[in-house]
Amino acid sequence: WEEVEQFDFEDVTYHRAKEVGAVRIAFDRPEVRNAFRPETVDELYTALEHAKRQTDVGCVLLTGNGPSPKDGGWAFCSGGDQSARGPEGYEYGDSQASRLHILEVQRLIRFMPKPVVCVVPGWAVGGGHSLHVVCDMTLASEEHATFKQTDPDVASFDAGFGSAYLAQQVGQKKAREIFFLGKNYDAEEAVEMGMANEAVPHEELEAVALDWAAEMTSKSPMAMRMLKYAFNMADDGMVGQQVFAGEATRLGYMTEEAQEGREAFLEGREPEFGQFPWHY
Ligand code: 1HA
Repeated sequence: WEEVEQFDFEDVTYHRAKEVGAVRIAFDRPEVRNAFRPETVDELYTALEHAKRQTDVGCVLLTGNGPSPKDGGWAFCSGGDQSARGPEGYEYGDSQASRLHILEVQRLIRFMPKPVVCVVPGWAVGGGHSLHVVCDMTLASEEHATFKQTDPDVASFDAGFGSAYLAQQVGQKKAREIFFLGKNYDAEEAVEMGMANEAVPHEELEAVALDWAAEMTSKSPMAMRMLKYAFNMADDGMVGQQVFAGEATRLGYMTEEAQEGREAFLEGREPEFGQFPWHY
């Protein structure tokens, strides 16, 4: 991995793989189980948006650094930093800005045209659990990954992607159990119930994640993004259709037929669409 140097992040790290078109973005607050404060969310958004725009990057690995220097504990993310939480949301130090903008990060992950893999080395809790739900795939540490929904313990509720997509993944009854009972689930249980893809030995976690990235980035970028948006579409309603349609339009514009439409307009003549077949 090579550090992406143009950013001066404090709460996340951002690396680019040397030989694979992949990046690794990691929460870097292991002493608080990688809880996110507003600054963390800003940095995470900036790194993800940058990764999205790199045309030679086809996969994002989202993870948490560790272990904690305090007690050796591992975490992907423990959700919103409760000490940064004020009456209106998550506050920026002394400033007035107060936003629940982790939801903007969720949308960025959901709608970016490349797979995002959640690599879970330890706790995935609260808003951290919801991030794992939103990612395209989840790879978990056999020994340390623990999935847990504490939202209602702290009077919070992800009533959007974090609950709705979870129910799509594990079924309605199980999703309600996860939120209503707040139990701990290990990596194998998460795989069994369909919210994680695979559990691997902790020491192999990052290597397997990179192998997955290498596999995915060897495939057709066009096919991969059409597939991601196709998987999204059924659950995303009109927004899902709009995102998929944007890619369909891009493909349409690449045809000779579309170029004839453009040329005819620019040349001030009627388009000669008769030369193109009505495919069946
Ligand atoms: O639901 C949402 C949202 C919904 C809609 C829209 C926006 C949302 C934005 C955010 C969220 C949320 O994330 S709500 C849920 C917030 N998170 C939590 O309730 C999890 C709180 N943490 C825990 O339950 C536990 O710490 C743990 C299960 C993750 C780990 O337990 P463990 O291994 O026993 O460690 P622990 O000793 O509890 O924690 C280690 C250190 O990390 C502690 O600090 P220390 O005593 O060493 O000074 C602990 O306070 C700190 N820490 C852990 N999690 C957080 C935290 N500090 C602040 N915020 C945390 N979330």
